[in-house]
Amino acid sequence: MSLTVFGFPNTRSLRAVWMLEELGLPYEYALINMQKGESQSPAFLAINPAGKVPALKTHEGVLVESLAIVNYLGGLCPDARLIPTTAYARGLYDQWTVFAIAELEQPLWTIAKNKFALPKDQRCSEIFPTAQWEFQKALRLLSQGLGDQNYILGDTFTAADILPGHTLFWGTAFNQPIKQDNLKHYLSRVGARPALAAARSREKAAMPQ
Ligand SMILES: N[C@@H](CCC(=O)N[C@@H](CS)C(=O)NCC(=O)O)C(=O)O
Repeated sequence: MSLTVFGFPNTRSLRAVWMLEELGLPYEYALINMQKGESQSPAFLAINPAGKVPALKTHEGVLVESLAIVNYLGGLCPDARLIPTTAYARGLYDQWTVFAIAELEQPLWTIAKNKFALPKDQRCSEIFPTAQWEFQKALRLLSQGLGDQNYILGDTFTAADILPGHTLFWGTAFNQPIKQDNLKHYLSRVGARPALAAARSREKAAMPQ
C-alpha cells in the first residue's frame, strides 16, 4: 500500500500526518508550497481541483477533506482502535469531529480567510469580533462536552482528539484566548503526543532549508 500526503506546515494537513504517525503507517510527504502558489499549479489542481491541502493519494485514488482522510486511515488499521466501532461510541466520534469542522474551526477559518486567504478585494475585517465571539461560544460547548475526561471520548486518546486538538492549536496560534482549565489541560495532554511531534517534524523537514 502506498500513501502520499500533500501538505504544507501550519495547515490542516497536520491532521492527516498526525493520524499517519499515530498509526505508524509508512507514507510519502509531498510539499505543496503555499508560499510559492503551488496549491494552484496545474499539477496539484489535477490532484485536488479545490487547490487545498491536505490531499491523500492512495492505491485506490485520491481523497481530500482532512476528516475523511483521518477516517480512511483509521479504517485501514482497525486494530489500532483509534476510531470506535460500536454504534453510540461511533456516533459520539462523529459528533465531536463534525463539531470541530462545522463549529469550532469555522470562526478561525473566517478570521484566516479575511486576514490573508481571500483575494484582498473580498476581505472584510468587520467580521473579526463576530468570529471571535463564535469561537468562544464553541469553546464553551467543547469544554462542557469534555468535562473532567482526559480525552473527548473518555479516558483514551482516539482520532476524535486530532480534530478539536488541531483546531485548538490553531486558535492559540491566532491568539484566541482559551479560558477553560479543562481545555488548557486537554491541549497540553494532546499536545504531548509523540506522534504529533513526529508529524510536525515531518512537515517542517519538507520545507526548503
Ligand atoms: N475542509 C477542508 C479545508 C482544506 C483547506 O481549506 N486547506 C487550506 C489550508 S489549511 C488550504 O489549502 N487553503 C488553500 C486555499 O484556500 O487556497 C479540510 O478540512 O481538509
